[in-house]
Formats: sequence, structure tokens, C-alpha cells
Amino acid sequence: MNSWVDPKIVSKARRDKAKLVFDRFEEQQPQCVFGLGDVCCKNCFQGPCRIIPGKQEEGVCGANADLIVTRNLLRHVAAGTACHTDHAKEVLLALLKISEGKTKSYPIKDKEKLFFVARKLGLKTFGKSVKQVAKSVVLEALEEFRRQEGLLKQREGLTLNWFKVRANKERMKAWSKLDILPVNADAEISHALHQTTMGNDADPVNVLLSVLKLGLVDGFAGMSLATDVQDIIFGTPYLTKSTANLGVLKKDWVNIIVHGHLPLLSEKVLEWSRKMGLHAKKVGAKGINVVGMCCTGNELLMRQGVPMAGHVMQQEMALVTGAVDATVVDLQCIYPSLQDIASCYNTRLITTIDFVKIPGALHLPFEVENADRSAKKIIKEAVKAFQKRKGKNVLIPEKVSELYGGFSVEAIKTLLSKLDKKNPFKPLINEMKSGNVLGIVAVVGCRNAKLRGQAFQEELTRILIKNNVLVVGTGCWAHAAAQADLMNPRAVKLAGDGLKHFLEKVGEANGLEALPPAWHMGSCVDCSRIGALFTQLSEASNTSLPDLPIACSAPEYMAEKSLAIGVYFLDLGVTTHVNPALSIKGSKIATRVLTKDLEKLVGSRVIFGSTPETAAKKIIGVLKSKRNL
Ligand code: NFS
Ligand code: SF4
Repeated sequence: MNSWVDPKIVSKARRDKAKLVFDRFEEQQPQCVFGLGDVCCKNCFQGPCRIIPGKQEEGVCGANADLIVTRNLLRHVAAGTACHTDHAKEVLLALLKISEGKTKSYPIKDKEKLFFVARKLGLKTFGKSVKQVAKSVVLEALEEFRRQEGLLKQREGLTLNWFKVRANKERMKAWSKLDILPVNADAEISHALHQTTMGNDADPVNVLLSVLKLGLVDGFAGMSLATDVQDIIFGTPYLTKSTANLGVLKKDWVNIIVHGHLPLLSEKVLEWSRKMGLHAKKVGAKGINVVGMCCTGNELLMRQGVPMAGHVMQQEMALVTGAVDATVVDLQCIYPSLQDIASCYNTRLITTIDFVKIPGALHLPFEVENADRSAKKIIKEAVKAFQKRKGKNVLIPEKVSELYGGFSVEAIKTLLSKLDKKNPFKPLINEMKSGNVLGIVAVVGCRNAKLRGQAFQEELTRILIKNNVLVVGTGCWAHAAAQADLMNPRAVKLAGDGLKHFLEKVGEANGLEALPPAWHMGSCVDCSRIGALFTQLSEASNTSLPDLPIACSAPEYMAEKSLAIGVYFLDLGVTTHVNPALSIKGSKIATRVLTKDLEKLVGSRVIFGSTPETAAKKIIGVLKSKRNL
């Protein structure tokens, strides 16, 4: 079996008695069939109720399989959406404090993007200072969470402001026709919880429409808002070179892993690690090595070229190396098991967010007002831990992969503009028209223990590239693709002739041997960059989004966030493959609507495929059916 799991690290974990995610997964077998099919309900205390076809067709209250399955789906999507809107709010409130001068710890690096967003929102910028413009942008953005006019008001055009920044007219019409334009992100999330309690909505199709609505909340008031604000504060990424894999840890250095999702914390830790090198040298270290885990790793790679240590399923293995002095976490995708593993070694686990605490870990609350002080404290803790670690039980895998990342839409346009200055997207569109490039597929999302260490993401990416499909992506896929050397210009040799030729042409125009065939577009919230790329390609080619040869795949999803992202892509008209298959088999209505009828509603559908080969075949079939560019 092709796997990314390092056997030496697994044996070391056994020796050190550190339990890994796979061990716990095996302990959980067999998993409950009702849970697997999402045909159980615990939404009231007459339950739990479960559906057994032909025997128990309804819960105590009369809810049937269609209702239970769709309600569960809506709850998952609501939870995933809440993660992204919370993330967006966090960075937005940071920008508010920056604009009001309440913190001097952060800059406003991308003024151009700030003014672009302000103009899109219809704000006056003439004669105003950068901070004044920033504040007016924040106030407009806060409306996404504040507007209380009532849910009927969307018919009067009162909907999310970020649509003005990132959505196109054709899509807005489709969403408006379905009556799924959200008014207030927080209200829609709480509405979804309300709608799915005992004795409310009994119409599964109506519940599915709310799923579609939350996809818009996730995509615009969550991901797009977060990405745009982060770019404004920290700068928009451009092409950057870096390294990936657990091999980026360094034996004689103070190693700090930043893990989670918010660049607010990790950017500061990085900044202070660069200023506090002497501190480390005083205790005998060669310096301070900050590396990124999961999506925070992607954020730091994109803007700062920081090495990427690993994806979600490598967070424990990184500690098993024995070389990590501190793991600093903020929020999301942080295994509760981390402290148990950290205590097998000398790793200091540091939590920083008040609603993400782990018993046994050191909690250092992080606030933007005293970001510098917190970051310094974190570094000092790591240096202290290094003093205890010296000379102990360390095993760092040798493999380090080189990669190019930083493919923001702006970076892509800059690269393509070397071929056509006036219409940067034209060369790519022409290649897509001629079929030299068959299409673009976004491969995104997590890794899932259910796949037991297979390399589905890498295999799928390889097959697509070979078939002249340009692959773009985010999240844990980016770590996987980088580790498999697919983000390296040398990987063009794996591409089909048409794609290879195109990548070499753009590469050469930019002074490189070629562009890699897999483009790192950032963290999971940066799926908004992919959405923006697709939207701009649609406008530049005068082709509606559902008619473009594009598709999406989340081949190893595990987080509820992934479902929300998937729905965002469906809303955009992008057919989306997911694996493991969605737990909707128990509901005929959910299966029919999501895998078929959706095509008529938003121009996309959900597809399944449980091997890289079957998934690729179906995805390529979708691209081939869209040749009227
Ligand atoms: Ni996104 Fe998946 Fe987590 Fe990032 Fe990784 S697991 S939904 S990719 S780190 S958020
Ligand atoms: Fe059972 Fe209905 Fe209560 Fe769900 S809401 S637990 S189906 S009685």
C-alpha cells in the first residue's frame, strides 16, 4: 500500500508508548452502523432513535430517514460554517483594533487590497487615511453578523455584504431564485440549529435548501471574509519556495511547531523567533526553527515561505520525533491527544484560545492587544524546553521535499500576465478551450483515519495531472501534495503533454524551468481563493461557472468544515467529489437531490468514488462534459 506513514516513527511511538491516531481508530472498530449512515437522531430526549428499514421507519416523534439524514447534514454544515465565520470574526476584530490604534502589533500590509475591497463595498476612500478606510471596511463586514432586519429582508436586497466583493451576477441570480441568500451569518447558523430541533421543519427538501444557504454563509461571510482580511493585514501571497515533511525539524535547534488556523498568533511567533535567536544560542541551540502544522502551516508558507511540517494526521508523529520543544496551538483540528503524546517527550504544549484548552497543557491566553508579549513568552517556554531536551531520544525523518507555494489569485495573474499583459487569464482559457488543459480541479480538505494511511489525495492528484488536468488546492491536501513532490517544477514530467507544455511556457516566461502541476493556494479558508479564481475565469471567458470545465474533490475529508466548504463549491456550480461517501444513503430524497436534482438548481452535483481511479474517472467525465467554453 502506498502510504505517507513513516514506519520508523510508528515503531518509535510503540517503543515510547505513545498512542497514535491509527491505534485509537482500530480500538473503535467496528464503528456503529447507525452512526455511519447518519440514521440516528439524538435531537430530543425521547431518543436516541434509529432507523432500521422495514422495521423501525420512524423515530418516536415521527421523523423518518429523510428528515433525520437531512437534519444531521444541516447540523454538520452549520458547525463547520461556525468555525469559518468565527475565524473571520477573529481577524476582523483584530483589524478593527488595528484601525482604532488599540494595537500596534500588526501592520496593514496590503493597502491595495484594502482599497479594492472598500471600493467593491461602495465605500468612499478619497481623502481618507488607510486606518479610516480599514475601519469603514470592518464596519461593513460586521454587518454580516449584526444585521437584524429579519429574514424576509433579503428579498429587498439585504444580504451578505461580501457578495459585493466576491460573487458574480449570474450566481447571485441563481441563489436569489432559490431564495437562499443569507441575511446575517450568525442568525443563519442559529436558525439551522433551531430548524433541526424536535418538532420544527419536517420537510427534508426545505432542510436541504438551508444546507445550500449555509454554504454561502461559509463561503462569503466565513472563508472569503477571512482570506481578504488576512491578506489586508499580513499581505497577499506571491510565489514562494519552501520545504515540507517532518524532515524540516532540526536536531540542534529549538523547534517550535505552530498549529491551528489563525495567522494572528503564528505570524507573531515567527516574528519573535527571528528576533530572539540569541536567546536560543545562549543555551547551546543553533537557533530557533519555526515550522507549520496543518492550516496555520499553510498560512505561514504562503506569506512567509515557512517550512511545512505536516498535515492533520502528522501532528502526533511530529512530537514522536522527540525534537519538538513547543507546539503552540490556536484553534481547530488540534487533537485532544496531543498532551498525552507531549508528555512522553519534553514537548511543551501551549494552548492560547480560551475555548480551546487541553488539560495538562500550558495555557497562555493570546490577545491581539498584547500579541508581542505573548509571543515572547511562548518563545521563552520553548527555549526552556530545549534545555531539558538536549541529547535525548530524537529521530527526525530525513526526507525533505522542495515546493513552490503562494498561488494566490493575484500571484497566478502576475505569472500569467507574462504571456498576456492585458488579459492574463486568456492564455489559460485558450488552453482550456483547445483541450490542451482539460480543466482545473480543486483538491481540498483533510486526511481521515478511515483511509488508514493510504495516499488517496496524492494518487488522485497524479492521475488528474497525467490527464492534463491542472490541480489547485488547499489545506491538508497541500501538505500531502508537497510531501509527494507534486508542487515541484520537476513534477511536470508527470503531466500529460498539453498541461506540461502550458506549465513550461508560463514557467519559462517567469524565469523558471516550469510551474508545478499542483498549485498550493493556501489554508482551508483559502478555498475562497479557489472560488475567486473560478469566478474570475468565468467572467474572463464569458462562461457561467456551471459551464466551465472545473470540479472539486475532498478525497479524504473528516472535518465538518469540509462539508461546509463542499457546499460552497456546489453553490458556485462546481461538481464536487467526496470520499468517504456522504452519509446520505439512508435517505432517498437526500441522495436524489444532492447527486442529481441539484444540477437543475445550482448547476452542480455531489459525486462519490472510493478509489483514486474511480474518483478520477468520474471527475474527468465531468470536465469532458463541459466543452462549450
Ligand atoms: Ni481543513 Fe480539514 Fe484541518 Fe486544515 Fe487540515 S484537517 S477541513 S485542511 S488542518 S482545516
Ligand atoms: Fe427521536 Fe424525534 Fe427526538 Fe430525534 S427528535 S430523538 S427522532 S423523537
